[in-house]
Amino acid sequence: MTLKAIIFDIDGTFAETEEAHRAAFNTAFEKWDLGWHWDVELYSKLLEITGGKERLRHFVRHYDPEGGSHFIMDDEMIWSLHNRKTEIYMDRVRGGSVPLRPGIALVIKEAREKGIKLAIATTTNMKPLKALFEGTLGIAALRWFEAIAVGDMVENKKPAPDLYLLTLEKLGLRPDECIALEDSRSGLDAAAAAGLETVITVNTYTQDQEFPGALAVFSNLTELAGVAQLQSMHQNKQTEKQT
Ligand code: XBP
Ligand code: MG
Repeated sequence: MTLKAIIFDIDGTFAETEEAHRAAFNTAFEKWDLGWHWDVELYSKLLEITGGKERLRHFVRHYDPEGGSHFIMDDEMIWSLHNRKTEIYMDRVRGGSVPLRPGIALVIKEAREKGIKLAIATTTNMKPLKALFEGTLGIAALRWFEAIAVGDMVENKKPAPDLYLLTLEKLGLRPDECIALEDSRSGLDAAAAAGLETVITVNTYTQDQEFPGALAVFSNLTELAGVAQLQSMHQNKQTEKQT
């Protein structure tokens, strides 16, 4: 089975964006005078909930941020606080403060040369995705990606398979014709639930996670011998499954 498409996760895989997301959440909390602060340790736990709005809702419900003062933040407030956070995040990444992770640009270049399709399956949304492209490859590069599925297009975010299933549908390909690039356990579980094989590149937030069933786990994509290695790992796995 030939490799026909590579599906990229964005946050943590394409670029180390999570510190920029965390900083933007904290600045939004300050602007709203909430007295909340998400440090690295807390954010590591909160990252188990994918999607910024879902993460905020989870925090409000389960971390009792107002110390039991009966403070209620309804969905409308969560949306508007998250919008504020997103604007702050976009201003920062648009300026180029978050570069692509090592090896990503080469994988994209080689895939295009080989005629392998590119796609994106991300829990974040279109506006922050565009801002990240503006600050990295340039907005025109978004057109290289034949299928893009973002958080608000689906009912259930990762680790549910919805984003990957939508990406496959948009590509018009079967899961055994594609490979996913992810950085987290929730991303791996989402891809696996959609029937995809996954290569992991860990980062500071995910380095201690376990990745059962992943095709390979790398520190970053410079450890990969180019797209040729993705093609051979994919080929070997498909052969193994058939025998
Ligand atoms: C990334 C996320 C996102 C970002 C924040 O998960 O969970 O929520 O942390 O983005 P993945 P938004 O890399 O698995 O897609 O605030 O725009 O949701
Ligand atoms: Mg990720």
